[in-house]
Amino acid sequence: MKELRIIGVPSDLGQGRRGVDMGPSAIRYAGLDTALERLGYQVKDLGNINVPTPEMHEQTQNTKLRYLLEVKAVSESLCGIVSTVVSEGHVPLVLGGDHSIAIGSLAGMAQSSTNYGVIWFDAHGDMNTEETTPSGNIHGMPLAVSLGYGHEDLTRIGGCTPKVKPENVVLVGIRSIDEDEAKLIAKAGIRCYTMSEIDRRGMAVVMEEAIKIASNGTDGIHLSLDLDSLDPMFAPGVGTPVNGGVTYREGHLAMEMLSASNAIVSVDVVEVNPILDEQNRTAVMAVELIESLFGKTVL
Ligand code: 4U7
Ligand code: MN
Ligand code: MN
Ligand code: MN
Repeated sequence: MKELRIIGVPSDLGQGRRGVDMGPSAIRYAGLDTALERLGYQVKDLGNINVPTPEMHEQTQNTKLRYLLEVKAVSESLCGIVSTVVSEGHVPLVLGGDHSIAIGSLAGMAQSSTNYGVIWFDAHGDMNTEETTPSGNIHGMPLAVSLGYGHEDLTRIGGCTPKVKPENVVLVGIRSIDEDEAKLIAKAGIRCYTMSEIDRRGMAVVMEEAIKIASNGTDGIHLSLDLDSLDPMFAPGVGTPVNGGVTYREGHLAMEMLSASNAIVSVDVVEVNPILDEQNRTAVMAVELIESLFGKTVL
């Protein structure tokens, strides 16, 4: 069985509401490592990478992108660590932080020349660019960046661009897309499973297709799990909650199907914000989903 490596990225540089930098602590506090050890994995926690404090930095750059230089620096260090973990044959489990951290983890995955697919579990498309962003927040852009769209300082991290082929990328749980972002999703040609499609066809059918698309001709699947994919009823501690999300059981079903696919090669768990949470529920939800993803079953 593969070994797991936990990497914390305490960043809230990519979004507007403070507190998501405490996500890695909250998820650890919810018992992540013991839960994984109970499932029989060798787990090593590599600790947190260094992230600048927003108060120490001023926006000096001539760009709409907030904290561009700082996000770039964090992404570069995460890229290096993820690529080392993968080259050693282990599975990186990256704890955010806001979703901008996925720029670094996908860049790191691309270093090992692994040909991988991506399942992006989210309420949002994360397909904005400097031109389309309504907020300037980089957490709304990481999927676009990984597909080669957006600011060069970000797309060039780790050298090669794009990091992943659009035909192996799927969005799941989507219910909030900005107008111009929708155009890029269509142009890029990535498959987008909205909540209404999940309502109509069911999570099982959707995940069967999603796994097929992400694993078709690839060596494995990267899961980028934004906790705001879940309905706020089950995951209130997120910075950009959107009603009408994935239910508790739909979330677990999706993770159980990913586990059964045996295709997962790396994971991000992002956007848990303890300041906005109720008694760490969202971090506990994250740990429970990770348990299902790594094989927890009833019998
Ligand atoms: B997340 C937004 F405008 N689209 O770009 C933006 F609605 O990583 C939200 O999925 C992005 O949580 C949400 O700022 C990013 C907004
Ligand atoms: Mn332990
Ligand atoms: Mn996201
Ligand atoms: Mn989101």
